[in-house]
Amino acid sequence: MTLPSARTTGRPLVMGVVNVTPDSFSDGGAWFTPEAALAHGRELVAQGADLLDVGGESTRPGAERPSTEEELRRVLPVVAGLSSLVPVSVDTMRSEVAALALDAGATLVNDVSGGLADPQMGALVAERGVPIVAMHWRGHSADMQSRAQYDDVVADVVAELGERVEALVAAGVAREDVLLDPGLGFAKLAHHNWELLRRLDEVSAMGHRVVLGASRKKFLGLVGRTPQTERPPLERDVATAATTLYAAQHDVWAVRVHDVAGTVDALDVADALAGRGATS
Ligand code: PMM
Repeated sequence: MTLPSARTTGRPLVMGVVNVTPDSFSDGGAWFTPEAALAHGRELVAQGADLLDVGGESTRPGAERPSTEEELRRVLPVVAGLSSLVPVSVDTMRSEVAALALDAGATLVNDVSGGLADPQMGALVAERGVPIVAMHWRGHSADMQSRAQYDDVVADVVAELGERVEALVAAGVAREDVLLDPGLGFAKLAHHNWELLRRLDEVSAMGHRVVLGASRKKFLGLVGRTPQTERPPLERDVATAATTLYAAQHDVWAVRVHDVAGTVDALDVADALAGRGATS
């Protein structure tokens, strides 16, 4: 299934999250068997997902990595089962997993490390001629929050993403096949995430399609609350939808979300505000 080539409507694509993990912060364990993950993916498609992002490694702060074999065992049957329904991206930092997921039907690689974790990723993506989401990342989850140190978080993220673009292009990836993601929550404190959202146009100005992953992240649990009264992840979907409306007004190509139904509602509101879509 081919990737929607470009936005023609001004509306971000909805990338539904299918985490085949026992320990993701947002929905850990809920879809851990291939059967449960497949059923969940089908439900997200019925709710209006334009693409699905299948991942087998939790990136929550402090998480330990699964082995390559375990990651493959988690993702391959799910990619294979869903990729006939909708374009599938594989959320992996390992080129070996990406290669086999592409063989199984994936059409996009979502590498939260932007090619940093596995030096072979750029060559693999170049050889296959597929697009890659390069997210801003400063190291594996076990200790990433100690790296949340910036002079100017937006300028630093733009500069570091720019380095990833040049490294991927040097490995043979077509420039237009590099999609960028500011990496909300990855080596970032709440105020860093808000600053990146406020100045998202500086990321868009890099000239690449932008993917945004705000869904259920801690900074949304804290908004309007204190650390003592933080909303748990499953109660962050309304706040997530508010960020989706914002994304729709800031030229984002795709939003990566858990709650597809609520996201579609938020995008319908964005369309109505822009004078598009049905409002009768
Ligand atoms: N966030 C998570 C995982 N993968 N991929 C991209 N491109 N952007 C993100 O922000 C992102 C990601 C962590 O969230 P999860 O544990 O709920 O999947």
